[in-house]
Amino acid sequence: MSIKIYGDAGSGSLRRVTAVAAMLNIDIERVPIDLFKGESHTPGFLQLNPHGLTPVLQEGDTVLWEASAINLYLAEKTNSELLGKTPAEKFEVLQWMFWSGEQWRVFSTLLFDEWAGAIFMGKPKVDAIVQMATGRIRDAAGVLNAHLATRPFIVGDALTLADIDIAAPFSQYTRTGAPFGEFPNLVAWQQRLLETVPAWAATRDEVEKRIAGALEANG
Ligand SMILES: N[C@@H](CCC(=O)N[C@@H](CS)C(=O)NCC(=O)O)C(=O)O
Repeated sequence: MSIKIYGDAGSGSLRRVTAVAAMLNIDIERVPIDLFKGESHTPGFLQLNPHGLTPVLQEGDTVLWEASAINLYLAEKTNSELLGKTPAEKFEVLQWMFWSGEQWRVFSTLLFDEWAGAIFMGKPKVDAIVQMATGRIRDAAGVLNAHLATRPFIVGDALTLADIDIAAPFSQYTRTGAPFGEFPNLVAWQQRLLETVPAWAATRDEVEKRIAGALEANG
């Protein structure tokens, strides 16, 4: 049975899933959803995810949304060490994944939305949002920077799903202005992922091509 993954090539959330599927050698059928055309809000798509958000996985009767849940599904299927190698590591991976959703990516998403709204919809950026999100990112990045001073990856001595979740906002940070560049251990860790995880570099290029194309089309 094929595993369908719905999403837009420009999406950092889709990138988390396509990168992990590639690392696990899981064949997926990509179903393009053009977010610039609002295709995640059609009645058909809303049947898959009533929130109108991508990525979505569909395998037979199984429909899953939220990239972290999809990645856990894929990693469980293959009993992958991306889940962590020991029971203690597995809980630590989950800890960082939940933290990433609630305390980390959310602020990068706010910056992305402000940037994209201004570029593609001519909506002026709301300074209060930009300042609040930038401050929250700085606070969290300081902790991550200290955490990464003594270890190569977020949990244990190897790549896990925690790295993927936390690394995702790097997809667009030079455009959105997220202040990651102020944190050397964070920058070094991101570079390490790009150099040692081919799927992370390949998916970065895919996102970049899609967003650069959209910017060009937008004039
Ligand atoms: N927490 C969700 C975030 C999903 C999300 O924000 N997806 C964006 C693309 S990165 C989307 O589909 N946006 C469509 C829209 O807002 O209309 C996840 O991790 O999967």
